[in-house]
Amino acid sequence: MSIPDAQIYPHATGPAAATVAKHQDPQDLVFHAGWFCPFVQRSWIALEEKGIKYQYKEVNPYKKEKHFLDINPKGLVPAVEYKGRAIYESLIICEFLEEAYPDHRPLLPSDPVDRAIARIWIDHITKAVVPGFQRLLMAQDEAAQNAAREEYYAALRKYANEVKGPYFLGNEFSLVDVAIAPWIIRDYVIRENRGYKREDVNEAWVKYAGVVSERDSVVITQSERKHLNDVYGRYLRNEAQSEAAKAMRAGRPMP
Ligand SMILES: N[C@@H](CCC(=O)N[C@@H](CS)C(=O)NCC(=O)O)C(=O)O
Repeated sequence: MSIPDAQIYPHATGPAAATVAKHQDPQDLVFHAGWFCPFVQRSWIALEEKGIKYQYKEVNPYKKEKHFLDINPKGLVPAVEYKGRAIYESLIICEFLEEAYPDHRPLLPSDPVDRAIARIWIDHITKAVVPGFQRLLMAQDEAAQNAAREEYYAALRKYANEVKGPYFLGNEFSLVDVAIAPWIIRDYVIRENRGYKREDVNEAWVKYAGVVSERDSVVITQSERKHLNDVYGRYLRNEAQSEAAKAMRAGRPMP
């Protein structure tokens, strides 16, 4: 039986639709994606930043179709098939692209200590920023929303205070920016529904979030808000049945 989350607009729209149209020819790398998904957008931004040739294939991960489960047994997008072998998990895909395409523009610094520092902040995004956003989105009563918003602000403030500017590591757009960008461009949802304001984090966050939102690779992987609103409406009403929603309700880490 299909779950309500499976009722998703079937394809990308707006700037992302134009990007999809440019990536239909068969390539060594097949990108199994869902236009609406922030995790997908991470890997998509990395592909675009690095100028890698890829074939985009739209998947509705909520349908759990066999051909997709054969590629990713977790049934989650994004997933990549590279020369016939499958890889999944957005950040692992990004790291894979770094290693498999060494002649393309790097998204991690060359110095090992700088690389480790980048990964420390990516870990902060995974453990505090992404679940913090999700918790605020799904919080129902006012007290829970206020607590979740303060917790989210604290996670963002910690991050924003480390931004060298204009990007996280300085002049170069890196994997740290890639990892957080999808949650920056979706923050209008919590602004309109959960009382969040970039200004209430701090000035550094306002500046950084503005710069990241305007990055070309972020803009061209973005669909129109009107279709995204259907997806987010289910989270805002706490009706979503996705793996992420179930994990959040059960107090488990996100999938
Ligand atoms: N940790 C995974 C999370 C991916 C994920 O949760 N994707 C969602 C869409 S945004 C999905 O495929 N959900 C299907 C489901 O929940 O059944 C990653 O970073 O790739």
